[in-house]
Amino acid sequence: METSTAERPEEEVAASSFTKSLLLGEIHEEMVFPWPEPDAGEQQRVRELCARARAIGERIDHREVEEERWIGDDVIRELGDAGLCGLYVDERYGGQGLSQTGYARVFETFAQIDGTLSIILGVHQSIGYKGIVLFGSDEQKDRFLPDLVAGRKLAGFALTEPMAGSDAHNLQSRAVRQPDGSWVLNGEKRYIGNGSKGDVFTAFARAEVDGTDRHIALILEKGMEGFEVGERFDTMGLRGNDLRQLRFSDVRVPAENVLGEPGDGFRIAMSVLNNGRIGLGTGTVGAAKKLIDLTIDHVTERRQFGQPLADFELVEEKVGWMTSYLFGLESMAYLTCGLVDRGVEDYSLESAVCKVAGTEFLWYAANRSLQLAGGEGYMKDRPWEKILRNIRIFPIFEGANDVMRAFIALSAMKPVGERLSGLDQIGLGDPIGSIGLLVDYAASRVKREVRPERITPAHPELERHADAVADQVKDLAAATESLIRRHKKDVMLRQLDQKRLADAIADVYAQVAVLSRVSSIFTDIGFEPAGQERYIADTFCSRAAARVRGRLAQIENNDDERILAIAKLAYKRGEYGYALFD
Ligand code: MYA
Repeated sequence: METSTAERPEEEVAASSFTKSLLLGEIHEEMVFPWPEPDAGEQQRVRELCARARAIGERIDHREVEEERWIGDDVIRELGDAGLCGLYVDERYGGQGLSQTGYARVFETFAQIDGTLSIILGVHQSIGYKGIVLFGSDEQKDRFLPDLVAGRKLAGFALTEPMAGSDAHNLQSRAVRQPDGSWVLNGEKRYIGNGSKGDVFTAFARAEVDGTDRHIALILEKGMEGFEVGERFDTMGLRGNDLRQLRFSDVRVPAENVLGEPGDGFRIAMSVLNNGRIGLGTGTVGAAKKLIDLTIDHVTERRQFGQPLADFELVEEKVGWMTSYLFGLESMAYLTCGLVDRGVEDYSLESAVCKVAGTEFLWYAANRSLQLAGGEGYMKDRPWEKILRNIRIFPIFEGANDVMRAFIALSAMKPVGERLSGLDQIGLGDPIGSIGLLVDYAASRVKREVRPERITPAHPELERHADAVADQVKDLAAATESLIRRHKKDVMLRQLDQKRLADAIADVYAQVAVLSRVSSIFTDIGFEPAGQERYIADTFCSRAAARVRGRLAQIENNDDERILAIAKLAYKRGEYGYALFD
């Protein structure tokens, strides 16, 4: 069933990013088939680590954590002793050596236990010391990782500043190189998790490197002179998260604490966030599973109008939607983990897609779940109140969702733009000189029409959906090309179309993930016993395909101008202002 990569021409497998290739009309199956699965040994280790996490979780009084606004230093120590602070770190530093998939699976369990627990451990491992693992020298790894992995020290990630939130490039903190090779850092950070509890921070600043204004990544340590932890922010949810301001006044950072090369800071920050966004995506999968469990418990026990709530169609519709969408989300999140485990270097778009889809799904699912819990759901002593407060930040941090949508669409469009820019150079006065470009373009077009004809490794029983995905990829590529031709550089300003494209990309990717996962289930246990998975896959793919069609149709036919004009009128009025009686 699986087509070996050796049978394909070399140029066809050389894609840097699965999702970016989609907009060129290419489906690089070898990146997403077969479905990735950790080996039996790792699966067993994951089960043990999840059991340890649950055992510690049972001893945590979550209301007390909110009141005390900290989970307790003893709990951190316990988590470290249980191996839960160094999940993906190499065993040589005392870590568990899990793959991205294994890490995500344990992280799901944290998310099911408590939001505060997951945020502390997420800030610590997903982003706090991730830069040291990805870009640190051997000396830096030896110096920092053993304590961080053991939970003797906590890590934080210091990127955000008052003037650099979504616009992370616009940092104001500055590091200046000294004659002895050290750097002197000045500036201010805000909203930094593990703020006063952290011992090691990956911090980012501007720095002049070879006469150019660039960014630098520095490892800051508690106690460095001039490094001050400021006031704590009071937050709506995740109240045990020690969120602080950090201030740097002439902090001298030795050369051996520079992470990677000076000048590479922005790339390092983005790489860490690419990975962190997967953690948030898989964390939302864990949280959503818990919500569904809560919902099922409630609707099957609670009776109204003489029957359990569960038997009403509008209740079933909500539970059915949550379950089928979660299946798609889970598939997409773990397919992305698989990309990392396969060594695919560029998973920036896939991780952003998981972050956006996961955090929004969780919010809407929580809203529906609370609705089904009725008045009980509104009570403070029931779980929904805290869940809603905790998860509201997810679509905002680690890349605000609308900013991520623009990032997804524009990054995916870039290679198409580059391919098309050749055509712009074709002047009518130089038809002969243009032939080479035209031939290249025609070749790429032909390739685009052939490449996605069908997804060959998908199980034959899923052929209908596999073919539909191939058609959607063609439509996606055509819509992208048409947008770029129509708006040229102004496509950068067309945020509504970017959103449509990003959401369509997410739904195509999710279908591919479901096809890969269910094909593997059919192979493993057979087609007949996997009837439920097939049923859910059918439903998810049909719905996702309809959403893709809808989004692409809206690119051609919409009332954007009207809605934007109404907003401008509202700004002009400075208020709603369409009075009834006053
Ligand atoms: S941590 C702080 C989070 N902050 C952000 O996420 C910042 C968001 N902003 C950005 O990501 C960037 O600034 C954007 C682009 C995307 C807006 N991978 O000209 P550019 C390259 C690789 O587009 P900008 C927090 O919240 C790009 O290709 N490369 O730049 C705590 C270009 O390269 P080149 C990338 O418009 C949360 C260059 O950079 C990427 O300024 C705690 C410039 O690009 C990328 N992604 O910015 C979470 N982006 O020049 C804890 C850009 O070569 C988690 N580039 O073409 C715990 C989980 C709990 C779960 C619990 C469940 C219950």
